[in-house]
Amino acid sequence: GKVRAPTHIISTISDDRGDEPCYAGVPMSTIIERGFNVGDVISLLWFKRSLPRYCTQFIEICVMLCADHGPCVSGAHNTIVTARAGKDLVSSLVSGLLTIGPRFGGAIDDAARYFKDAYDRGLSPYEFVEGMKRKGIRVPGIGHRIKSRDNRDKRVQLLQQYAHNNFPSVKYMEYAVQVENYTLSKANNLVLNVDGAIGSLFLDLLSGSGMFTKPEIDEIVDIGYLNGLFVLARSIGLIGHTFDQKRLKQPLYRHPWEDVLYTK
Ligand code: Q5B
Repeated sequence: GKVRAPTHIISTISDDRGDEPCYAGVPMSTIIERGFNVGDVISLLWFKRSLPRYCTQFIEICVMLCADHGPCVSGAHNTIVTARAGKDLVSSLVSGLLTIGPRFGGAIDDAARYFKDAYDRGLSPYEFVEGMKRKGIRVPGIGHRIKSRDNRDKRVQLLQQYAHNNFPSVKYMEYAVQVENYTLSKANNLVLNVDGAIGSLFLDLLSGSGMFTKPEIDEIVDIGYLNGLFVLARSIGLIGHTFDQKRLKQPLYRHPWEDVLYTK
């Protein structure tokens, strides 16, 4: 029989060797003819399967809602400063993306990990939050700089509403809300934030859709796919901020002395 020389790369998500490229075995023409959306393409390339419409629409909603949150957040600020330093699109984009992490936008995976672990172990919100406090870990997905009990994050409400109307189960999100009720008893700004909403709802999508086995869910949470949603989404806004600064011909940014506390 044929003997295959060992390869240096293994790839399982796409194939460009035939007449047309395929994403997870689905030819490009099918993707166009069947009117697939970006959520479908993400399903194929990230999860290697076609997900039901309500799931791909949820993915699209996450992308739309996280595309931008104004010029003052860490990512946009970095991108704006970089663009004003005369750097190119890719440099401006990545300088913003590099701020995404445990405090800003990149708490989705940890929110999913901690909420899943706490819910699956049957911890009460009190036990979960106080246990995190003892370990000196902030609850990922909880807290916001400008959002609070009296100024709720509309994005969180929209995600919750969509899931209530379309998901077979929202048990993880309901748990996250119970955690929020507890953290809000401690401080007004300890709301369930957009990272926490996406993290908990994606757990509901994974476990309620019937499209993933338990080991697959554990692997997705373990590897950390979900921050990818914020990275992908916010790239849209960061690219927009780069074009905006260039269009406005903004000069080199220098932070004002008055806004720095010079001290010894
Ligand atoms: N405390 C987000 O903090 C923030 C606590 C907590 C227990 C918590 C903080 C946090 C977890 C990470 C997270 C995603 C840094 C946020 C996002 C996207 C965005 C951004 C945008 C967009 C805010 C004051 C007191 C301290 C703390 C305690 C705070 N958070 N305790 N669990 N989670 N959250 N990130 O307001 O006793 O005084 O020492 O790390 O989920 O990034 O729009 O801006 O779309 O772009 O700066 O929405 O919550 O509060 O640091 O002064 O803390 O609250 O221990 O207690 P702040 P701090 P104490 S969404």
